[in-house]
Amino acid sequence: KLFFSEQFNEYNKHFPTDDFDTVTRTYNFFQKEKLKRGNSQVIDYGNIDYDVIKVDASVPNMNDYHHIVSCNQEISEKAENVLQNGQICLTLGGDHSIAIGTVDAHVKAKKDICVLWIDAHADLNTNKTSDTGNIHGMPMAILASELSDYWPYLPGMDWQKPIISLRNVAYIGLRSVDPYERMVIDKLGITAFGMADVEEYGINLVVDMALKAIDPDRSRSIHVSFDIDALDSLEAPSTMTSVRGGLTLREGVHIMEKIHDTGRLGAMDLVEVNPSLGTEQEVKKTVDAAIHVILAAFGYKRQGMRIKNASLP
Ligand code: DIR
Ligand code: MN
Ligand code: MN
Ligand code: MN
Repeated sequence: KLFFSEQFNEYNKHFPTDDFDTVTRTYNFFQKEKLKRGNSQVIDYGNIDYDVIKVDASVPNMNDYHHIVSCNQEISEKAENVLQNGQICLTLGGDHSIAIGTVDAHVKAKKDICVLWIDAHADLNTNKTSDTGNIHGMPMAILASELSDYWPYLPGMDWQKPIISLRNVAYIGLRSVDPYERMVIDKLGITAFGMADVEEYGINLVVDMALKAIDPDRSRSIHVSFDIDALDSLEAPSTMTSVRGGLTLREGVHIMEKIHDTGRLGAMDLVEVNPSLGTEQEVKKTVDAAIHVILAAFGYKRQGMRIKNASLP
């Protein structure tokens, strides 16, 4: 069983509403049809609807703060429900800040989880270290217990605790890491595989090493937060902060096939697909790449699906 939700990214100025709707409908269609063939039951819980909460204070250097706080509270509650029902929770974004809500939900529902963050970026900035003020560059730092002292009080975020230890987090795909982010990775010894590691070891070994570090007993519920900009710009051009020299689609699919084979995928985010960027063809290419990555996560095999208990007609 799996949960399928679109994150309706109203707070992201870069997403004209009607555009995003068309693409998510395409997304929906392909996934549901193909996943059904793979014997998965797909439930679409619809878009995230939220009221912007009224908090008095705003926080310096955190763009769209009120929207992101309000939206994430809604995501967290909804995703926790889905996970409590024993379903795998897939959340589509939109801004990578939605992972604040989904990881929060996953920890609340399953306690013992590990996080695989597949991204060109480490998303480890605080509002004090960020050059951009973009909260999609901060979710991992908001979630990390080790970094809680480096944040000011975040109004409206009392539902969220910094609940995941960075010992249980691994990165794959890094190639654009800010100086403070690098410092945190090195000081805390976070498991982090950049593109140079993918070249040196190959993607298969990198995934094995990442899982061994964050889930040594093979017992944890796995959270995959997949930023589409982990893929190379040629594979996924329609995203805000694409960086050249990234993962191929084959490498992205390989990662997710292996995660599926663990049988412990608990939740997945597929984020930063931005249909308002690039030509129609580039948008199609990016959405198509995202679909392939998602299908692999839910058991779709490139060598052909096995039909359970079937005989030739
Ligand atoms: C940069 C870019 N490190 C920032 N981060 C992005 O704004 O904090 N993360 N694009 O996905
Ligand atoms: Mn990124
Ligand atoms: Mn980003
Ligand atoms: Mn990201």
